[in-house]
Amino acid sequence: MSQKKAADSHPLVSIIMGSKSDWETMQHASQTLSQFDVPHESRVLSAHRTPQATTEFISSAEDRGVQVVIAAAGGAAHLAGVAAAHTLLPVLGVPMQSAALQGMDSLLSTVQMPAGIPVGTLAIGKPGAINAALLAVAILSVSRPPLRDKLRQYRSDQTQKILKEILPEPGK
Ligand code: RP5
Repeated sequence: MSQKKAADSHPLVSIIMGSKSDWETMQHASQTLSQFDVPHESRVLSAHRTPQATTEFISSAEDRGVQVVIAAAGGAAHLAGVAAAHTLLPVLGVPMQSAALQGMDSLLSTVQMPAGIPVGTLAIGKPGAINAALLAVAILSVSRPPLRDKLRQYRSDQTQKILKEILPEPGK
């Protein structure tokens, strides 16, 4: 499936982010899901700037067939926690790298959920975006053997790539 098709079909994963400025990072989550032909959608929705639209979008996600939510935000990053409060779907949080505190603010405000409403928080920035998508694939693949095969192949390709690395001689 092409990247456009994976992004357009009936979405299994919903990627939301607090600002368009987060897309530079979160496009890596979208690209990774496309690599696995996982239908997904990407939307800008903010916990602070569009609170009602965010609540409505997340509350209806399960009825629309979404099975995993990925929520990215930076700074005082409430989005993943707010999303998790409005759905029983698993919510994966991606803290954005911020200018003031290099993402430590985003990380702590995403990860430090009080007991009762979990957010599965990934690393700050691009690694977190990619890993959120891979974790979404792992969740979906529990009941989808062909997707599980693709994930196994991805891991195997990664292993082979690392094992083939050749380091340059020092000074050359
Ligand atoms: C958060 O504020 C967004 O998730 C973004 O990471 C950060 C900055 O947003 P902009 O000022 O760039 O729109 O809500």
